[in-house]
Amino acid sequence: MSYFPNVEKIKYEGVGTKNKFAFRHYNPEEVIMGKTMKEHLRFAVAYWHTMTQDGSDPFGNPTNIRNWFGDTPMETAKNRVDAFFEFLVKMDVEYFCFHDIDIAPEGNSLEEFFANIDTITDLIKEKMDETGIKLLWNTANMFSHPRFNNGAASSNNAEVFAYAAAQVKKGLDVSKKLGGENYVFWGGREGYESLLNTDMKLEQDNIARLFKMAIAYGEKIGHKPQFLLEPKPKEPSKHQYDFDAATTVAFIQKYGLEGDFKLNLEANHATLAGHTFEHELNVARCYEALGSIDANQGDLLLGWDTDEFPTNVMDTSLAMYEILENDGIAPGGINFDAKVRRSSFEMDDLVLAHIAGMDTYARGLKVAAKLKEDRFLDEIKEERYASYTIGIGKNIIDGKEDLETLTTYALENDQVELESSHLEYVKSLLNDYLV
Ligand code: XUL
Ligand code: CO
Repeated sequence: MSYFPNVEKIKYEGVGTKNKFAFRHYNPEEVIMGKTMKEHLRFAVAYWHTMTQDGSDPFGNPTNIRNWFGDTPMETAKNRVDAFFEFLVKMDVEYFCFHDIDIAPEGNSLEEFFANIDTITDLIKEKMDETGIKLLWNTANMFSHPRFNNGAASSNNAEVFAYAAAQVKKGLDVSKKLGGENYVFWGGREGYESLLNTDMKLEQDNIARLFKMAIAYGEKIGHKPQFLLEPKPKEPSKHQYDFDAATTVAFIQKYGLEGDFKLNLEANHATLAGHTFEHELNVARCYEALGSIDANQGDLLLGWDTDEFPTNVMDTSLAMYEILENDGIAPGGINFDAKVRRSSFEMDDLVLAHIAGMDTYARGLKVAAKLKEDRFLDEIKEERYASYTIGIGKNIIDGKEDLETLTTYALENDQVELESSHLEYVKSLLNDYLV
């Protein structure tokens, strides 16, 4: 049976097409700067938003119409695997991502949960072998169940820590079984509500303890995915430990995890932290920690995580510029951690939303490639920092000056002349690249 009967395999038809089920910008085999668009973009679909999100919100019931519901949770889970792979093939997407609870029902015990995961991952593996589709990353959901209301590894309750550790072990076993290229930790409820009853040092030490156990277990079973840590400043906790890229890098460095961990950066999480997405990507690049991205967009008029599909070309252009500057993102990818709006409740909206996101990133890639080819931003920066390439500036960079020699210099040259940045002109030229 087909779960998406209205949709054939989506093809590139260009901007002139009247076919809504076609790519207008994403042309998988088109070569840009020596690589195909598919190789650059490494798109992934998120199981949780696409297969399990029901459209409910704090004020209303589910809206989404889905045809994979069965009579039991396990039957639904099995149907969803078929529907998901039909979707991935039709979307021409090579990768996917999931949490453990997205794919299999938790049942009444941890043992039952693990058995359900085994059954479903057998089916997923069959589909992966049949289609060549790959696992970008999986993760353990250690935030939805009430047991995690004070966090997982950061919980005050050691039994919760043990439960979380068991989920991570299973997650790594599944990663090995399915050849996962990365393994993600998103903090979830690793944060706090009130400092009055929180031992922040112990909680963060414990998070690092869990990560070290994960690295050790990966080594033991001979499976080494790239570990990724995903920052987010708030939601669900009032304060999350992995606030933003800079905070999360500091954590990675403090606990000596640099060799194994990089960042999974999400656009909407940057917004919540009061940063642009490109800021977060740039910070990660500065620390050689850019691992993968969760592609979506937030709404600047709302203060929460709206997880919209990305449709803003300027934003994706600046993000893709960072990715090109990083020499690509592999083994990471571009995972659509994005959900259709509550009013877009039809099955076909899942297809249309992913086309929109893929086209917007494809446009971003083209703009970013042109910016690089023209050395547009390079030249602006070279000119702006030119004073460090000659004279006193070059001496500073070369380590030839100290406070005393610079004081002598400054006393003789105290009438500093500044140059204008002409930033409005720069932004206006940048706009031309979007046309
Ligand atoms: C939550 C979020 C998660 C992580 C994976 O805001 O982004 O879905 O990406 O746990
Ligand atoms: Co995310």
